[in-house]
Amino acid sequence: RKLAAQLHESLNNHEFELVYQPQFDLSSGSIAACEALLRWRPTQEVASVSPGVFIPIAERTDLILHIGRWVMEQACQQVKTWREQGINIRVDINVSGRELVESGYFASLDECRARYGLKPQDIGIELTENILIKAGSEVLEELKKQREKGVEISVDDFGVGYSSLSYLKHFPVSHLKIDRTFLKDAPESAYDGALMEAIVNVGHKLDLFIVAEGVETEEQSLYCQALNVEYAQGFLYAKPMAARELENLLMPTE
Ligand code: G
Ligand code: G
Ligand code: MN
Ligand code: NA
Repeated sequence: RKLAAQLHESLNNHEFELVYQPQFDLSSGSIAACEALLRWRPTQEVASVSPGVFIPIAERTDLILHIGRWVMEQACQQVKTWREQGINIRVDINVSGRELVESGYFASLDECRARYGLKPQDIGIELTENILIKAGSEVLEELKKQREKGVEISVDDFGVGYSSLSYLKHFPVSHLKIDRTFLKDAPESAYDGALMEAIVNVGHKLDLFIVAEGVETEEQSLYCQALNVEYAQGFLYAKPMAARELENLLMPTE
């Protein structure tokens, strides 16, 4: 496939970039962490290609492994740079299922963190529930070890997969990111509202932090606060942005 070949070259040609979307602490209003999101802008193109398009293609080959390592490296480097500027923030990276089954993912993560002098708390990982459900016992064991070291592990897009609240307690995770489709109609729709509330309640019973995704309106934000959701991410607060832009939000102002 042509796109796959193009993607491979792009890795070497600096056509990839990470952008960062902050997550806000709903009780204090401060930025608690940020999610690293991959962008691909082929040099000859004007617009960037969505990861929703190219990640599934990359996942069909080993390319996803190269991309995943690039993201990990880039995120660690960014946290170190921020650290040197006096900015303390955790960066969460999205991990694809293919990366986890490949042996050595967690060893690479440990190695990469160490090389940049980072703590386990500095880099979080986001996994979809489908990845967790399919994960074998070795992967779950590795995740547990990371969790015990203090790595924050988020279940991404929660609620839209083969979701089962009953599985949750077997997963070594710290955060549940509720898929944005729930929030979209939750304040008005009794059905979506009931689902949101059920997820939040079970999550809290299991001592998980809840992150609401796709918060676009003030009404949705207030709704999340009323449910005691801890964190929120969405266009109402901030869009994914370049590292430099996020620095402006995080730099202590005098
Ligand atoms: O940023 P955007 O909404 O276009 O992202 C679309 C999808 O691509 C999301 O599901 C997101 O999790 C995924 N994605 C973004 N960046 C990465 C990445 O670095 N690695 C992987 N595996 N997925 C990513
Ligand atoms: O699947 P994942 O949660 O990784 O996807 C994150 C994607 O969601 C990002 O690419 C980002 O662009 C998108 N996103 C973030 N906030 C909002 C929002 O408020 N509304 C919508 N529609 N998309 C959002
Ligand atoms: Mn994500
Ligand atoms: Na998500």
